[in-house]
Amino acid sequence: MTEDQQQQPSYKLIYFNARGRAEHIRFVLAYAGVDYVDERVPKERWPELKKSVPYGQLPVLEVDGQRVAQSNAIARYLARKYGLVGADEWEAMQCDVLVDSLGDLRQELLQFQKEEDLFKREEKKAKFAKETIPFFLNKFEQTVGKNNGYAVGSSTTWADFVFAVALENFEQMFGGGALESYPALRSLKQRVHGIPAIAEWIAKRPHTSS
Ligand SMILES: N[C@@H](CCC(=O)N[C@@H](CS)C(=O)NCC(=O)O)C(=O)O
Repeated sequence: MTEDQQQQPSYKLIYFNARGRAEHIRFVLAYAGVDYVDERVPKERWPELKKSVPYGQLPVLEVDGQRVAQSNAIARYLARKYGLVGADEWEAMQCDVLVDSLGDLRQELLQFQKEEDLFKREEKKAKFAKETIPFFLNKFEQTVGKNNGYAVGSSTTWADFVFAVALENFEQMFGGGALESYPALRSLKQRVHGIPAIAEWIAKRPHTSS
């Protein structure tokens, strides 16, 4: 065992059996080549576990037995540790801007998914597809196009991973052609999926619908 491996904390990532809010964290860990336990909590165990995690939600990362919550705080912490926050403070902030903007888009998506009235839901979905998506994706496309396929600067950052995961979900939800008008975003996703450590993770990860 090398000195580096000896100093590596022990990590356990606790989440449900889904990509959801944990997959970008898994990408960071895969990219950094860090060993960790990928614990996937079955539904029947959740009510009991819920009482013992910091904010009653998952994902939670255990670092040498200490539990921390909040997916993006976890991802940012690991990204900082493993050199995935860009070249300087400015780029680190640009990563946050994109991650938070993708979070805003996700919130809008949840709005229509939560709608129980089927008619209203279809209306909201149509508005989401016609207005919300182009608003955000055109801005993302411009940024990524300007950076030659990188979310920020000219190197891989955790923002690339957040994009790759979101775009995969997006294509799954709206069909394979959903990114047709966004070539820079498509190429970002392809580049990330082609990184050997990420490709290896994708090939072996459990198959889940979301
Ligand atoms: N802001 C939190 C939100 C976490 C969250 O919404 N977790 C959901 C799963 S994606 C959860 O634990 N749901 C079960 C529950 O609330 O009982 C984060 O990003 O980690």
